Amino acid sequence: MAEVTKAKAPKLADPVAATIDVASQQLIKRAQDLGIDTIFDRAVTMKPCAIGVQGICCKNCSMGPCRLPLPKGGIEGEDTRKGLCGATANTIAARNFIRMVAGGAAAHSDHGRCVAEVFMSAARKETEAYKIKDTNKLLQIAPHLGVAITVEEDGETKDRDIDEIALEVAKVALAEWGKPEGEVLYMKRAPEVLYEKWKKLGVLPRNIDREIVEIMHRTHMGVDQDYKNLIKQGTRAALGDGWGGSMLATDLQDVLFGTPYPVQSEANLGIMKEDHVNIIIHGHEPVLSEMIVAVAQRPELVEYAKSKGAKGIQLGGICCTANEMLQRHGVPVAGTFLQQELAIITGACDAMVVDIQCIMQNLANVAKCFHTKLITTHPIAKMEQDNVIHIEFDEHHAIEDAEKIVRMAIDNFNNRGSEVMIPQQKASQVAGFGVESIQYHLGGTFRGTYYTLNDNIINGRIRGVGAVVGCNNARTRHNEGHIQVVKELIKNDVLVLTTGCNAIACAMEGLLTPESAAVFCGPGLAEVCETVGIPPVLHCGSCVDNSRLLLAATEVVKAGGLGNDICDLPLAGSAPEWMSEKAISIGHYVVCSGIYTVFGVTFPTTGAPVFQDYLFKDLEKMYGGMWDFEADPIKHAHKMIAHIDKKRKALGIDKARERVLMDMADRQALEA
Ligand code: NFS
Repeated sequence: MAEVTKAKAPKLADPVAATIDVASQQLIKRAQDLGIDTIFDRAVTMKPCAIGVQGICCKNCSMGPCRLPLPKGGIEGEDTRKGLCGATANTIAARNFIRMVAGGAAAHSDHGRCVAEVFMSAARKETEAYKIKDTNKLLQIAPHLGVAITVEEDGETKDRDIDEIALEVAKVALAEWGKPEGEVLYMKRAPEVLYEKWKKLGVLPRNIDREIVEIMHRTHMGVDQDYKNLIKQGTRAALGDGWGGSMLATDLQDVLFGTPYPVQSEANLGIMKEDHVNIIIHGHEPVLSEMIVAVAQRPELVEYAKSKGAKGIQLGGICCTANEMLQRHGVPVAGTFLQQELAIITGACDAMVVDIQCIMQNLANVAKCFHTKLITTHPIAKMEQDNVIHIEFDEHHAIEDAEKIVRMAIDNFNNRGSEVMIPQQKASQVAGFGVESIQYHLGGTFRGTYYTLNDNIINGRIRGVGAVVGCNNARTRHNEGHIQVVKELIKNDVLVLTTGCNAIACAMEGLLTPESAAVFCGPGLAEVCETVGIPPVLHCGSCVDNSRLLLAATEVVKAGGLGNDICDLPLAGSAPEWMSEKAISIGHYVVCSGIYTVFGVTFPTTGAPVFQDYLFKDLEKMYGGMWDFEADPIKHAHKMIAHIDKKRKALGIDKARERVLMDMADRQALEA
């Protein structure tokens, strides 16, 4: 008899070890039962390259890849490692690092450019779909772009016509990407000391695109071979992202779609409804999602959905599109980056609409196993699989495109298989914070704008501020790092500002509600949150909205009492589960704006200790901020707290905090 050889079953992820989220655990298990692999399983079967992960593999020419592993036991004496051309580990790691900056800055900035182009169409009144919605914001940003908002007429100062201002803002803004001379205009929005520092160090970006192109040139075979000079170019490009491309994206989105103010909503896959048409929108540019939100609310489409037997249309977001729709319309969030495949595994996703960035190609394979229509919409982001539908979205016929997509989802409602499994889990959240709303909630009525916030930092109720942001990473337990870091910070009276997938993780955990303050915060922060009625974790939007954090920090500096530069503030940044090149670009502009920043999971320069030391130590002397790495979430949070305490001490406000805590203890002793 022929011998029967059993095919080896593929190794699968342990759902509980893969994520802390119960809804995700259930769906990972469901996928496995159905024989569908998700990123969690693939992370088990495919190990990362041990050399690449340390940043010391050069594949910038065809003589390589040259791999420069660290000798076992570390480097003793001179580091003699080199590639075929002689490139050292420092050169290779620095090249790789700034190529990541280029990728990230390009992604944010190209997104910004796309918004600027739509803004131009709106200003020219070429489109019915997009209009200048927030004229206050327009008037606020115009002067920063050198656009006058008043005119002198007959010896009188008069308000300029709003359409005229919009058109000029559109022209100036679009030129920021490729103007031949000058520097990125928004750099001057930074505290003056910081601007002067950048100028002296020669890192002011000339325009947004040029700095990215120059990275590609300098890292080409045989060009820049000095890690200090390479990272200097990385700084220019990253600053051009944070204070340029991203900041323009945020501002122009606010003008077109409205500046966010606090809204109540929900988060996690439990927001999907079995008896509704579920449309999941995933990606980054609100240019697409805004139209779908508008169209899905139209009575005739809701009626159409009802005619097919559904009770209505349920929208949900994934990734930063989720944050955009949430902060402006209160649309609930379906999940983080790592939950995109799982949304389809529910069997109840009638359409998933994607635009750009953080979209996994495996979505198409998962969609094939269900009735889900997977629709790509952007000319620069298509998929090769034949079940994917491409409906190219264009601002000139945006409403029609959105309607076509929504109708397609509705028509698909009755094609669902018999088994739908939507997890129960969802949490309430309050989102939509930003420079303006923090000012409203934590500002003084007649004193400096950020007076209450500054005052509470000075008196020590708020120990400091943590900006915790960034992705999920399948190489670590989904959301665990995010939640542990944030909880440890608020427990220690550190107010947290969040964006991106960290914000979604916090929402799912219930940390974005004012009520969570009494449960999770230290006494000082809890008191402030309860008094003003805010959550201890403030959702400030998507990843391009990290620009809001730069401006909020600038406002804190301006309000006074906490030094005269961003690097003086008791403030630290963190991305506990980062994975994308965008995170590196963000991290680098944050560091070079003066903020100490810790990354988790892995760090892409560990194979080049000298270059890494330059990032972790030397940058502080230049910019006041520096990089750090810590995979353990609790230690990670305490590194941030230690930095915050160091800054409090330098400001001479460390004693105030000791007094506050003593008062609190005294009070508790009395109550007992
Ligand atoms: Ni930011 Fe947004 Fe999420 Fe990371 Fe991706 S969605 S732009 S890159 S994974 S936070």
